[in-house]
Amino acid sequence: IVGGTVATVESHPWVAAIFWRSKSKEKVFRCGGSLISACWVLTAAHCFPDGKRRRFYVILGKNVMNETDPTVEQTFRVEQIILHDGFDNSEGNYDNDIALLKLRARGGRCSEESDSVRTVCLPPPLQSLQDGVGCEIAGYGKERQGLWYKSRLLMEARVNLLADAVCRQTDFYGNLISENMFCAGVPDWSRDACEGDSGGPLVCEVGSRLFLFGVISWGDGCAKENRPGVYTRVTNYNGWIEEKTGLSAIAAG
Ligand code: 4AZ
Repeated sequence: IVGGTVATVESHPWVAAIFWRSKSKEKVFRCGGSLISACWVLTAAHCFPDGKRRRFYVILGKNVMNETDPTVEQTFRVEQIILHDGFDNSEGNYDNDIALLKLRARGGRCSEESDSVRTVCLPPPLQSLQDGVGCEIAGYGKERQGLWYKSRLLMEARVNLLADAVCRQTDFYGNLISENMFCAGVPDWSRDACEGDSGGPLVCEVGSRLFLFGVISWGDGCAKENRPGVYTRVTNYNGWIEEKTGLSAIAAG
């Protein structure tokens, strides 16, 4: 997150940190995600380059990246990775950049609710938001473009939803923005998601409740003028999520 402030996982308890196992069997941070039910994390499809059979892990309740706090963290092996069939990155095109991870239960249970671990609601399929509305992003990604290291702490920032018509202007992203994406940024371009934040949440308040409206997906660099962050439009995927997990947005929301 660029231009953000330090957050606690207690204030974003659905944030998931996704790791893969390196050749030296260490957990290497890969992407963010959001806990949508006890056993399921919603994230970005581009976090999982195909052709590699790697072991993935999800850690919930994580405040500090290179420290483990077993009293609050919950760690799971990933049992199943479901990429959206329509995810197509053939030309660097991130349409349908959405994936589901199933956590492997231990003793018949996946995640357990605590101050640090909690599910986020999916918005109802027809819920739309007005342009300019402020939403929250969170992640462990880079605090500036070009840094070689990611953030040690969970960071958060507020960004505003941008009208599609603006984001599709030729001096913005033009026709790279599909109907499955939306853009968000701030007028002075000081706040944005960045490398390492992808897969993580963009949540917006509706009727004093927070809903997961976006999955951090891509952007041309970070916090650059006329280059807002691009998010997967979660409300286009209620049916897909329901089909793959058996969760209903109505029941979950
Ligand atoms: C990335 O590489 C990435 N500024 C994520 C978000 C943005 C840029 C890059 C948005 O994961």
